[in-house]
Amino acid sequence: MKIARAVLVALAVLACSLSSLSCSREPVETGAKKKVVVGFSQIGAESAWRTANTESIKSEAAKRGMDLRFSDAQQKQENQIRAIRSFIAQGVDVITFSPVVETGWEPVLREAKEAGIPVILSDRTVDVTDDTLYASFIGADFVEEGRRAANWLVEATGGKAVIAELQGTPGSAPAIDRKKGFEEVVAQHPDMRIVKSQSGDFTRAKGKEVMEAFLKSPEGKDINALYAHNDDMAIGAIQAIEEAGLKPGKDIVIVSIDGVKGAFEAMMAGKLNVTVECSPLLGPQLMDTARAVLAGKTVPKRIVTKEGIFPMDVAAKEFPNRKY
Ligand code: GYE
Repeated sequence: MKIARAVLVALAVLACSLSSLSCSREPVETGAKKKVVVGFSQIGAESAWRTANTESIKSEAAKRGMDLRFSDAQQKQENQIRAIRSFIAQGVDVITFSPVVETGWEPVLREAKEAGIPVILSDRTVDVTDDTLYASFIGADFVEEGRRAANWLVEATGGKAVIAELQGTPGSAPAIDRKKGFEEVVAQHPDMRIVKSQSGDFTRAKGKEVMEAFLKSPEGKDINALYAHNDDMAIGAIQAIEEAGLKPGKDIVIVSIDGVKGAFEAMMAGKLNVTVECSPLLGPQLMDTARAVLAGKTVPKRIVTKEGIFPMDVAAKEFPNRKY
């Protein structure tokens, strides 16, 4: 028996030296020794997208037997910084977070680097000069999403529109980039004008409130298109448009981003014209990357998620396939 065990151990050691990958992963995650500990600082729960994102990450960690330390920042950068410092103090294996805004992360990222804890950015990026401060950024191309939204509007309106824009959280990567991509296309069409643009913080309530103000403004009666940086704000705005006695989807053409179920329901009701997909289901890719980083493998600095675009006429057919 003893000999057999010794042979097995020797074989295992040999296999380890041949494949550092499988050996450095397995013992950590099967629970034989120590679970991989992942500290995750989430932004909050501002939208259906965010809820689906949290669920994807939590369930993937559970599936893989990882120890996920979850912290909800309630939309505040200072809470995220505090959570990251606490993860460093706890000595987690990997830190991941969705930065609520782009700037102001250098000091805390440097602390993580000095502690030797790899950081993976999930969903949103940071604005830092030193990109060795994080291992990878997994998320969508928000500039491209903005372009897609604008290109659809160009097609739908023949390049003529008086546009109101509901921006996401000020200073956040998706708000900055979705605006940029959209404006880039609109600038090529002289008969497309953005007459109103303000943040609705990615929430339904704020989307409704800001849209009400847009409609009451001097430019309000001319608005015939709405670009919302996410579906939740578009859904809030739809209510404001109806309450103003107008028909959303007809009097005001609406384009938004995310592709959550609520947007598909609004499209099936003829009230939303199109949603540009942005997948929140980042859990599997995130955990794959965490494992690879821990195994000492080089991972891509940028991992872009794949997404489509769904206009109203395909909504009913696509609805059963939607996972978030
Ligand atoms: O579009 C919005 C959420 O960062 C891509 O944040 C994400 C955005 C998403 O609140 O609904």
